[in-house]
Amino acid sequence: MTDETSTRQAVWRYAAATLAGAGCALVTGVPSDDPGLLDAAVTTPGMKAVPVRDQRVGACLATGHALVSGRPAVLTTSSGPSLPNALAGLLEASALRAPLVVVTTRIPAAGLDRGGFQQVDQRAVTSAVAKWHVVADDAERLGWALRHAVHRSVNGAPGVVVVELTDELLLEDPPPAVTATSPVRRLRSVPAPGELRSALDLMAGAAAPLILVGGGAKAAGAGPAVRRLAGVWGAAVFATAAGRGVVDEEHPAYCGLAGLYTTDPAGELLDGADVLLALGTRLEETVRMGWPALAGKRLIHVDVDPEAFDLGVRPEIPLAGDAALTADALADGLACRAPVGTRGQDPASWTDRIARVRGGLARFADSGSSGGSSGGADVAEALRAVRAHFGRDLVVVQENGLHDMWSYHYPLLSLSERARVVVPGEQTMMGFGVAASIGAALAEPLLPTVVLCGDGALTLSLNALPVAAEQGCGITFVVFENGGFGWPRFVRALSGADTGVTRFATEPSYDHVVRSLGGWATRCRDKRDLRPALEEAAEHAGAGRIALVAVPVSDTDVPPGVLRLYGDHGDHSAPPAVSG
Ligand SMILES: Cc1ncc(C[n+]2csc(CCOP(=O)(O)OP(=O)(O)O)c2C)c(N)n1
Ligand SMILES: [Mg+2]
Repeated sequence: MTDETSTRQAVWRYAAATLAGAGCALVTGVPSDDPGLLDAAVTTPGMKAVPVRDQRVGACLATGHALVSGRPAVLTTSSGPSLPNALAGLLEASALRAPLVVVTTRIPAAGLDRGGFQQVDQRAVTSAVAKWHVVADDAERLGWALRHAVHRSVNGAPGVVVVELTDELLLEDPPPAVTATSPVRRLRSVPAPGELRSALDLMAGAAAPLILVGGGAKAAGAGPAVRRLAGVWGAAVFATAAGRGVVDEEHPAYCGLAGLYTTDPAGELLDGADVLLALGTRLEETVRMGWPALAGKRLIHVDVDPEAFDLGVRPEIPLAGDAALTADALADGLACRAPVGTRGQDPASWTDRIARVRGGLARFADSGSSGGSSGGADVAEALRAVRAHFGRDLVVVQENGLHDMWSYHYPLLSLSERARVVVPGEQTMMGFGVAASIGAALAEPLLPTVVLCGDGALTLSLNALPVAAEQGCGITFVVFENGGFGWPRFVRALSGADTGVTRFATEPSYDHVVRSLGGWATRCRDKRDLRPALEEAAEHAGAGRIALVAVPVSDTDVPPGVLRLYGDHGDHSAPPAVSG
């Protein structure tokens, strides 16, 4: 090995040790020409190195890991097309507020702006997704740059930060040892007492209180605080897609998801509520869709990031703070005030309504077909089979497609507080979940990981599957097959537009890929095949093998929330805006 190579390796070992010391648990990326961070991570205690075949997959995998582990993850890239190829995954990470540190290299200074091989303005490339992009050009400052990057990735609104190492830095001797080795702290705060008092005044007068929990509440571990608050306030509890599992979905106050994914009859509570406490959510479009009454609510909005306030809905009381600590403080404050039932209104009627709604939801869980052809498999039945064989303690990873949206309709799936969800954020990147599931499975090896996806999304991230096999991730993929891109097909059909290009002309290839990787795959054409197939899938996945259950579904198998908003394939010349 040349002196130059050994100096570079020493810098990378120092970088890996710094990141591990700061709390990062995983490094992923496509190997570069020279040994780099990925190689150094292999021998760094506390670090997991995951080589991938596609940087985009790496960005999604790191995001899945960060969301499920709660720890920042690292993606390593190099100059040229490497970083731009990761961009869609980084966009999703930023939408999901996943703490991600990108460590990238750049070409030697002599080639900068002079046609140097693979020169890219990386700061320009990351400008749409990164909270912070720093160029580290001095070995003495490298430790600071990496640690500060981790701090910024986890604090404020968590997100993507980039550290770009100059080539010259890699030729300097690194400091002899990493000095700061304690994990970077996620700083938590509560709103000022006066602000809490205003919120409590409003809450105390509520006749029909409602709590909406988002992914920020899950990240903060707000479950116990939300349960206590729901009890003292007499509130119904709803979740966003990312907030599932903050409270156990069998809690007597829990009524499913808000907005696009609301399951009837829970909508009557969303309409009837007077005071809404939103905890750890940006109130994105999918939460607001199909919920026009939201605009008339008296809103208390709690988030770590004040930039989340007044994006789509104006809060009467914005509270900047940690979701768990703030919910706890509000529960304490409310407990000192007049108890539920003595506030002039009739809270019993609200609690009765919540109980009635939960009764209605339970009937939905078991009722009939979701629109498949007679005898054929349908999405709702497939989800019931998932529930039967994987239970409520699992990692659910969702994709972005027409049919998988069924799974947001509680209680087709019902999740415990141990469960984890990885769902696309408002960027809804197709292919995100398939790749993110590997990071999720690595972060939570004791729970089964189930991916619910379309045939398009799986095809897009097919190159993630060899990585899942290499890592021994027993992930179960439930694939809703409609022979193409069903969502654009559905939207086009609303206006009578041509749908030809949304159809795949070739047969699916992913089951062959899964088998070639030592996994197990089956196709369920008949409804009766679903439960045995999921049972067998659970066994293979439990043994660390990829399991794939393909479920042919019909175009008419449209989730209730989508039907409610868009109507059946009827005359909808101007469908509501939705990100596709
Ligand atoms: C990277 C990316 N490209 C395009 C889209 C737009 N888009 C949303 S859903 C979808 C089709 C998804 O197809 P599939 O995974 O098969 O699910 P289906 O809708 O058929 O159930 C497309 C193209 C997107 N969200 N992300
Ligand atoms: Mg499809």
